[in-house]
Amino acid sequence: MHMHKFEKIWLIFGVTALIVFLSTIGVSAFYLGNKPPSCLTTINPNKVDQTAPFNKPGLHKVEGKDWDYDLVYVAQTFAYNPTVVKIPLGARVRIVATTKDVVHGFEVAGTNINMMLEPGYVSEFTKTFNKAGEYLIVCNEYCGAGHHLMSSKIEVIK
Ligand SMILES: [Cu+2]
Repeated sequence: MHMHKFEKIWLIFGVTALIVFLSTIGVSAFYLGNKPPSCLTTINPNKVDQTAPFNKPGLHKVEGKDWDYDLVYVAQTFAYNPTVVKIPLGARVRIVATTKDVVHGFEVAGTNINMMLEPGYVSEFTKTFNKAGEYLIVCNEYCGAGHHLMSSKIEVIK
């Protein structure tokens, strides 16, 4: 079969690009251990208040982990619990969050923290807070009439 030279080059380019992209995803997922920030841990959405750690929302010091604090959030229309959290500067924090009713967003403005909270699932994100200041947490998934009122605040203090 005769194939035009440019067609061959284009095919080789396409197949090579595919191999490069799939290898990148493979290395990232299986060697570096990257994973999506949600959908791995499940929870009964009707028993969030009775299920650890969501029976005690807020900041908790932890020992013997790769992070210093667990920061537990429970979202429901139209609020986050807790509403304000003070974090010491430089602390490594694992944020653990879920929702009691509908899908909510969990975006910490000005950072790379952006999770979707789905009923029945636990979302996690670990982050070191190296810059002092106030961080606004906003819901970026439309959840109903009070969606625009849904927010919380992290204060990183020295
Ligand atoms: Cu919302």
